[in-house]
Amino acid sequence: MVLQIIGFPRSNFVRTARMVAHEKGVPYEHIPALPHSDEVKAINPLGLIPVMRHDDLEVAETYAIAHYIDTAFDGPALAPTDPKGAASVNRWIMAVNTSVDQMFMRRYVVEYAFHKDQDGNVVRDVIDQTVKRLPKMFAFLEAAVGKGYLGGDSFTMADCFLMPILAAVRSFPEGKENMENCPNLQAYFAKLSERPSFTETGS
Ligand SMILES: N[C@@H](CCC(=O)N[C@@H](CS)C(=O)NCC(=O)O)C(=O)O
Repeated sequence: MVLQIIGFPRSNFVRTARMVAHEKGVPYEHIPALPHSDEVKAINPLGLIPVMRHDDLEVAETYAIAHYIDTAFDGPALAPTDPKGAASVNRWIMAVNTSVDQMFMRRYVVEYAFHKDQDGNVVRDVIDQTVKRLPKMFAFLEAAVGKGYLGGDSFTMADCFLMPILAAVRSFPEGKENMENCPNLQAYFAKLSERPSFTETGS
């Protein structure tokens, strides 16, 4: 059975899972289900996307999906297997998956996209709090991509976690402005946005 990646295409985490499959060269079927749909909840009772199905395996959580794709199939390794190399890459995956996602996606992009008043205007309370904290997180990432990729000098799975978030955050005004103050991140985004794994997974 072909691997299935299930989830709404505009989700950064769904895009990460799809990017990993592309980078690995693994054929997959993308099923664009919404969070909390029956199809998603059948695999993840929390209703969060993405979820994945392959043969008799059904799994949730983006890192679990990405790690499975990287280790179950032939193709270029997207993460080191030696303990020290793996720790370095995992450190960046988890920082992006938790702290960066929380700030950039949950408390900024999602607020812009979905938190509207009765007249359709964006409710800015959370956005305005988050905007004050954006420069520190951008500075953290600016240093982290100084060698060309997230946390190092070669492409890894960690880049598949960061790129979809950067694509989303730079499409809103304060995110764009912060990004423009970060030359390393600008160069990083320009270079990686040419990869087929990125161009072929845009919504
Ligand atoms: N820890 C989960 C988080 C997944 C997640 O938050 N997905 C978002 C879409 S990007 C979602 O399903 N949101 C719906 C909700 O929060 O109710 C993972 O790494 O896969």
